[in-house]
Amino acid sequence: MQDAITAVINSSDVQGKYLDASALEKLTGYFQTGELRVGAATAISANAASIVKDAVAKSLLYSDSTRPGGNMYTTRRYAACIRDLDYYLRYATYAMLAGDPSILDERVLNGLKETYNSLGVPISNTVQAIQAMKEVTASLVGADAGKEMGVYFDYISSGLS
Ligand SMILES: CCC1=C(C)/C(=C/C2=NC(=C\c3[nH]c(/C=C4\NC(=O)[C@H](C)[C@H]4CC)c(C)c3CCC(=O)O)/C(CCC(=O)O)=C2C)NC1=O
Repeated sequence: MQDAITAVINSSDVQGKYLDASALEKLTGYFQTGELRVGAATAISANAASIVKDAVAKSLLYSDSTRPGGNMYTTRRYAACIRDLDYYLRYATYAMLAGDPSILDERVLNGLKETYNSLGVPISNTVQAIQAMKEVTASLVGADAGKEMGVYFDYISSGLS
């Protein structure tokens, strides 16, 4: 896993240089948004269950997924879907704190699409639910932190698509 700090240090190190102006600018931006990130992570972790519940209500309830024959039908599969959404929320929060998406590639997206395809988990419905979580989260944490979280929800969505 990488974060905004190690990302700029690694790239300067590869070139054998001190941090240049653009690297320093990236770091300044990251440090300036530190409180925003920590505040958002605190609010999200206190409200994770309701974020997932509201996102499901907005996107999946009464969809083809929840009807008999749908991929969320039966309590076991419904619970697996809720659990997956909670993974996406938690890992998007980690990535937002780190200011870097690499943890999503390593721990979430690696092999996920293949797993979903082999289990018949509909990817478009999953992406809709992730986008609904993005909206629900933004309304909880406010526009600036919501935009930052949105980067990582979108990263997961495009990694699945
Ligand atoms: C931390 C990283 C991580 C991820 C991301 C992960 C996902 C993941 N989701 C799974 C299943 C599943 N995922 C879903 C999800 C859904 N079905 C729908 O129709 C909805 C659109 C959607 C919810 C948004 C369902 C229903 C299953 C169970 C499918 C089955 O067993 O038939 C499985 C198969 C094994 C299992 O059932 O536990 C994995 C590995 N596991 C991990 O360790």
